[in-house]
Amino acid sequence: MENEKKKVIFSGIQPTGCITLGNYIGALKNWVELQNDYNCLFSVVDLHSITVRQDPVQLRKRCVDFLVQYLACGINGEDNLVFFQSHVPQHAELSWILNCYTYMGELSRMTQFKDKSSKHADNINAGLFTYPVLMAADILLYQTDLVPVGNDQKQHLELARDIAIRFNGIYGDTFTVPEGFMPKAGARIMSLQEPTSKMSKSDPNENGFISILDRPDAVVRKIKRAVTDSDNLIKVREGHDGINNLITIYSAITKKSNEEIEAEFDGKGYGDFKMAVAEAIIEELKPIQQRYDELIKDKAYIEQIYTNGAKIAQSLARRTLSKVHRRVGFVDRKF
Ligand code: ATP
Ligand code: LTN
Repeated sequence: MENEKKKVIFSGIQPTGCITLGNYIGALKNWVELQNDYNCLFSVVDLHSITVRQDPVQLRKRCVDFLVQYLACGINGEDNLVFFQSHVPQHAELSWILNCYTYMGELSRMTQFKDKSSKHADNINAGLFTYPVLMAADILLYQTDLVPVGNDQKQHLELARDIAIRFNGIYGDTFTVPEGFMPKAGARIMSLQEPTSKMSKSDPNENGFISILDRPDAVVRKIKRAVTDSDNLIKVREGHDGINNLITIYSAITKKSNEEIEAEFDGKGYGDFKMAVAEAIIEELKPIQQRYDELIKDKAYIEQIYTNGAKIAQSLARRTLSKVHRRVGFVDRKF
């Protein structure tokens, strides 16, 4: 965070399930590619994750595990702020204030809320409903310019922009209005088993997703089992969701265009193509897994990264929050 003139990036992943190839291609890979040109904050958004019931022992372990995976993917934890959302209490404070500038109608239209409340019908809690407001607070707290996320977060991002514009309209310029950044290939990676739904890290069917920590044998097995139709053509076509998804994955990793991929596999069948996809994934994940295996043992280093990250993040967050307090009309704090 040395260069004050660089624009600001904020993004986060909830510590639920395990980080998938969808999260990697849709979000993490782009964080790595953008990190040198921006002042970046990458958070493990643990406050968001408890909108769905979590086991405390597993959650604590998973939070650290996710943070280490950010670093293993190539995030530089010394030049960027990498931290746990719950270590910066200003996220929750700003979230409360923004709740008062967000309408029930807006939140009722959020598709993630509708999906999650039908999946967890026994626990439709208020946090699940106000989840997007906390996300807006995450973003607006740091005067964020750019938010690299997958396509499924478009609606939440639009709401964060609307809240910022509304607040600025009432009180004068307070928040930067953020822009989304979505990758050209892979903004929505689909489930390997149900290619009409997105690959999700909390999918109970393990064959539906690839974890970035899946070892080569698991990757080969899951890609071989990936649902495709029976016409054996490697071509992007409407309605052929399974093969389209594998082409997207291959394209996102190799940076080849769909046309180049179609030419490369002209006259070949699904068997050959699936092996090529599996190999590309294995090669992409190999260095990540090597770094993960080393870093996970270094408790002191990990602790230093997230403690330092949260400390600096707090000092940035305080600036915005005190500005907000003043705008809203709270009495200045004299301590
Ligand atoms: P869950 O299944 O627990 O809801 P998730 O897999 O949707 O989780 P999130 O923590 O909600 O993961 O998302 C983290 C980031 O990964 C976000 O930027 C999100 O847009 C992106 N992302 C999630 N799934 C995909 C996907 N299938 N394709 C591309 N990007 C994705
Ligand atoms: N809601 C996001 C995770 C998230 C996020 C954020 C992403 C929480 N806060 C701020 C970008 C910026 C999701 O992917 N489900």
